[in-house]
Amino acid sequence: MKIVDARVVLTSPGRNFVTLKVETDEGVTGLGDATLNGRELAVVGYLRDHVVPLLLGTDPHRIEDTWQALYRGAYWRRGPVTMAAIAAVDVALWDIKAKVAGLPLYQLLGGASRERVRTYGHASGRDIPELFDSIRARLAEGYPAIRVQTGVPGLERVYGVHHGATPDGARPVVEDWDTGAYLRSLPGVFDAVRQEFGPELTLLHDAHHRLTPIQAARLGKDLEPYDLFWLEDCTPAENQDGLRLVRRHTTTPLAIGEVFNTVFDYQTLVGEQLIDYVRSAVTHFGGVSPLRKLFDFAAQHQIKSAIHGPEDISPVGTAAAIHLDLAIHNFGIQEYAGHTALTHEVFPHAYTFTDGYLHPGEAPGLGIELDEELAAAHPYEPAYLPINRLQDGTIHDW
Ligand code: KDG
Ligand code: MG
Repeated sequence: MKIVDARVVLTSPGRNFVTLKVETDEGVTGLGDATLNGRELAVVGYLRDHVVPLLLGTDPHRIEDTWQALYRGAYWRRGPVTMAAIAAVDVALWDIKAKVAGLPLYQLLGGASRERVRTYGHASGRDIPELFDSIRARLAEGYPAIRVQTGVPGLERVYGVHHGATPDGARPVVEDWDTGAYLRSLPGVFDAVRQEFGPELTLLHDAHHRLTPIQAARLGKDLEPYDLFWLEDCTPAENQDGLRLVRRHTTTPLAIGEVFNTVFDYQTLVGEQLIDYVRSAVTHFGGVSPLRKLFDFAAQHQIKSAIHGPEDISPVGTAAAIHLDLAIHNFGIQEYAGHTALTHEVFPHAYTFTDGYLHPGEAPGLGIELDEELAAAHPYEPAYLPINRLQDGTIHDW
């Protein structure tokens, strides 16, 4: 079997998605997700100009060898653009292999370790009443676990909190930030949520990398009475050593890794058991092959999976995640923000979301298709993540 064509499809049925479609001489095709929110065109160029020419004529069954050739052969290792491009190839080749086998991908990964995949959804509000409405809406959709984000007193716009229409386009929106106000207000928010919804509901929070280690330590301690499932991205983790300080001070479980792209980003965090959940996405971590290895490394340290699943991972990346979730033993939880109805039409899929649980379905391969005509009718639109500035104008961390 040989790869005879590989195309990059860029579409925006609600938000931008980068998809690689690999075709073989036997008519079997595979799909991979290479979406990198706000930097989509860089991955498109990397794939079209530097990866597709190397794939043509190669054997799609040699997944590991192809992965190593793209990773080591480039000389320039790691980085989100490179790893998103390699991820798309890896996932497309797994899709092809599983289709040829006539099996859903999870069967090739060892078969099901559970019946269904537990998810968490997003609730947010500018204030407590709006937040409660949003939590009720997620509960009505069946979500068994809910990530809670709120406005901060004195700040007009806060990332992760729905503000009605999102101004998007060619320039990032500026949001303001005040760490003191955030640290003072958040424990009261969780207190109110526990009083309203009781002790049983599984609650999570994402700090979006905005704190220093000592601030993160304080927040973890302050949130202990509210029994969070996790505190996510409490501090920017390029400084892996910083997590030692956080860990010494709090028993609130910690989740990190959505911006990581190789196992090397986790060496200290996993090796010293400084976190409880690894958050990398198939799409940003080089694909199913390396993520599977990361989960095996994490399992040695009693750390579980929690694959990143925001709206900006395409249904192709979502499908790949669900197959892994079903197969691995140390599964923790899957984030599932869902997609627009039009996105589901562009990417018809076998996976299902029922009562807060996902299942990859039984179609051979990933169980996902791409309607290229509909995709072409919804072309790329420039869109960027916001940036945070402090009150004096200084750019703040993510
Ligand atoms: O592109 C950035 C988003 O994917 C990210 O902000 C979402 O933090 C996020 C999450 O946990 O889903
Ligand atoms: Mg996050």
